[in-house]
Amino acid sequence: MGLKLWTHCNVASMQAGADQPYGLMADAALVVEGERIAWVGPRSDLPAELLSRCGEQHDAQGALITPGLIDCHTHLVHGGDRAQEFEQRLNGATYEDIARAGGGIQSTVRATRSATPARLQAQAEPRLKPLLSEGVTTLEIKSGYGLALESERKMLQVARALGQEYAVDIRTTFLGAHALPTEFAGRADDYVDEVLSMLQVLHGEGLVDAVDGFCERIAFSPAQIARVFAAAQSLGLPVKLHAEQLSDSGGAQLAAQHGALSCDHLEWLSEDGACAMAAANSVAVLLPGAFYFLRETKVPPVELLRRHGVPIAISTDCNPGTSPCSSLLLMLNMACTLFRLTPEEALAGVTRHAAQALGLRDRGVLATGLRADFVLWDVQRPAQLAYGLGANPCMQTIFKGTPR
Ligand code: DI6
Ligand code: FE
Repeated sequence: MGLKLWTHCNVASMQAGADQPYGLMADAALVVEGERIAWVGPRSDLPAELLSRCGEQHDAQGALITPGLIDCHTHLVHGGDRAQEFEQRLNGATYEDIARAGGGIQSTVRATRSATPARLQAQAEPRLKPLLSEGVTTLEIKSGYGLALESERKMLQVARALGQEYAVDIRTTFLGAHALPTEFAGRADDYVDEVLSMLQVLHGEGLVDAVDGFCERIAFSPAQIARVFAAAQSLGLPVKLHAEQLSDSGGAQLAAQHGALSCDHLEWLSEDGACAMAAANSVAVLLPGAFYFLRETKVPPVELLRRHGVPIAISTDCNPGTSPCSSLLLMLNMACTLFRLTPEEALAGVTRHAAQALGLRDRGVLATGLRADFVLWDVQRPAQLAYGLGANPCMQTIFKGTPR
């Protein structure tokens, strides 16, 4: 006794190299022991001995079961919104114009610095809840709107608090190198020194799971990012990079040299960058929400990524300036319509490859021994998950073996 059994379901295991697309198994069974998957496969193969130990039995009512969704790139904790800037852009200003004029990221920095932790959390919750309702079980949250020790700490603490209060695994990323705070205007290298010292402290407080940077002409140069990455590596922290979003700065090559888990955005990625990523086994995290919201026209080079075997993940980039988005399912659709991913690639992008982008080996596919994070969907076939616009067929989410 003590095991939990789900039957009357089709399972998309998302295992790499499975016989069927999506690792699809019709009329499957899934057995959970504690927080782990004890067995998954065609129901007819379920060992009788295991069946006899199943206490709780769940009829999935014909649902499709997939791994819990993983949103591997968000700035979900931040103060305020930037609807006003949205209006400015509709009147002709560009994202870079607004950033150079002291708006953009800086305006969110002001709102984030002045918010109490409680207020910051209260503002994050309406962004988090829709993601949870769509079956997200693992979520990355970046700092980067504090740009000073106290406020970066506040962001990371709020991110950790969300993970305590909600049934979701939160992975925190220190993004001190997101933008140059106004008090360091003209002194970018001094600010990088400050980033290194913040990293040291926040890592010491257990608030940092990974380190990110924004490598761009409106942000930090490859040489500056290289210093941040070297410091991260000396602390044993994995790195990732906002790279080649608005221009090709060679960020992907730099990140790959540091064994980056992922390079994110990548609209301007070159072939050399793609080769470097392939060699380093870095994941390409594509962010169709930001591409759409900025009305970009340069599509990330998906064919190049495929040709070089670079794994592709998809994420919301939930942030106030370029992707005020709380729907990972909508990103699946947009990855297909805007970037021409197949629905299977898109689903792998929010499961198996998103797990890889976070350096997590215990989730993202459904297999014996892995975390029992999975979602029951009211759909006949997996492609329906990427097909709908604004639909949410999630029936139930199981987080660490327990319905939430
Ligand atoms: N790239 C992005 O798309 C977000 N950050 C980044 O480095 C946008 C941040 C913002 O505009 O607030
Ligand atoms: Fe981002």
